[in-house]
Amino acid sequence: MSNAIISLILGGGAGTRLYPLTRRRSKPAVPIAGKYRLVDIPISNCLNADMNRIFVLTQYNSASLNKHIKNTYHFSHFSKAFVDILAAEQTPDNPTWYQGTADAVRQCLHHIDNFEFEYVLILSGDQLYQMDFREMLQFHIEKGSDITIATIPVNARDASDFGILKTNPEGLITSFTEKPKQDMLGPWSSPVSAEMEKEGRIYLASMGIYLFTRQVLYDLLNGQEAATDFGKEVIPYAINADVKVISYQYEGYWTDIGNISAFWEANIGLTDDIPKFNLFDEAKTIYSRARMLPPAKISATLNKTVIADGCIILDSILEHCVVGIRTRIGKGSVITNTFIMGSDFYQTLEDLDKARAKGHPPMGIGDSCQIRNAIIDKNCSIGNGVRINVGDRLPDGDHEKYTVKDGIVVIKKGMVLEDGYVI
Ligand code: ADQ
Ligand code: ADP
Repeated sequence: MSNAIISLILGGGAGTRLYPLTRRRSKPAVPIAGKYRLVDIPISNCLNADMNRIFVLTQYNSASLNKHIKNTYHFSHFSKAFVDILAAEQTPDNPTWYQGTADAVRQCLHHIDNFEFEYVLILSGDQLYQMDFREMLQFHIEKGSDITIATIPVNARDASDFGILKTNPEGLITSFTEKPKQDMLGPWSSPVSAEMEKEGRIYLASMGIYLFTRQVLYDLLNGQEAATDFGKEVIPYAINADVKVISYQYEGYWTDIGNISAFWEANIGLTDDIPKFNLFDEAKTIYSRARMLPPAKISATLNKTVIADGCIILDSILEHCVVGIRTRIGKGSVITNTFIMGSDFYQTLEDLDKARAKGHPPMGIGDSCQIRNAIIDKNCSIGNGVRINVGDRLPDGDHEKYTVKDGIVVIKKGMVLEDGYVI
């Protein structure tokens, strides 16, 4: 199996919809669920399927991504496994950066030429799901497919964000439209299971997960030099050119976390009694950097809250929160529906003296704060009595220390909010 597939993870994209989380880092390096980064999801899905030759294609702000991959994915000298980053590079033939998803793959084909493989699995770097790619490969082989696209039923509201397709009864994709406007949706509904129909999920969306037979990918990308994007150009072209493009329908949990509210919901969703994304399934482990942090120390009241390693939480009240590594929270704070990413390091006594001299509170969250519907990026220092988003819904806008999007307040990485600061 591991010799049959090369996986390519599309690492971004400017990630503008995830701003300000992507201000200083690429989208795949954005922290999620308290101790992982976005890119750990597709990488883990590949590793769990024994598909362990993986390239991550990226071009923006890749320093923290490089560090994470280098520090995390180590394999035995006796295996052929690797996770490598392919950053956009200028060459004499190609002076430009990646122009889109298909162009990114085209520009790195020469890096994979010399490997032994029959199929290429192309994945997005910004989706939360746990899918067994072995089943998808089996399906691809059984159907004699040229391209297999993973698909999922979505409702009308979401359909405009995706590539929508129609199939014949054998699952062959007969037509495809990238992100159709709401008033164009009419003819695009498909027959779906009774359960999906009940939820109004009658449009079949591309999950942006493509399995290509090797030669088909080479022929399409080399034959269509002007095509820069899979969804906009390559896939519609392939369908019209009578390439065998087949839908592999998936009905498990899958979410595209391309924007702030989807990102916030995906994280806060982990605090549900039975989260749709299961971090506790050993057959579907999500891998990340092993950090050797101490256990969390807590004297707080916690309700439906996920706490990562190395936290110190005093007598505060937390509800529906995800609390990331090394977070410190003081006394008497009340925090709800908030994702706190945590810190990259613990402050030493000397660091604390320096911070105090500048009038800065210690890193973490102080005493008697009230925080609601927020994302707090790493290494923030939030003083005592700070109030974030506890009043009326705030209008969207970008400010020096924070951004508001869809009513969610995102505190930018490393910001200092002095005692009594109110947002
Ligand atoms: P989108 O997610 O909107 O739609 P796109 O923005 O092209 O498509 O991103 C796909 C993935 O590629 C993302 O992970 C993105 O970060 C990455 N990416 C984008 N540009 C890149 C570049 N220049 N270099 C490297 N990586 C890049 C796609 C399909 C739809 C489908 C949805 C499902 O086009 O048909 O429905 O995915 O989410
Ligand atoms: P993560 O745990 O999120 O993967 P790392 O452990 O890689 O993050 O640390 C993130 C960054 O923080 C690293 O670049 C590390 O060098 C830096 N860092 C660690 N300790 C300190 C410190 N005392 N002051 C400033 N930066 C630090």
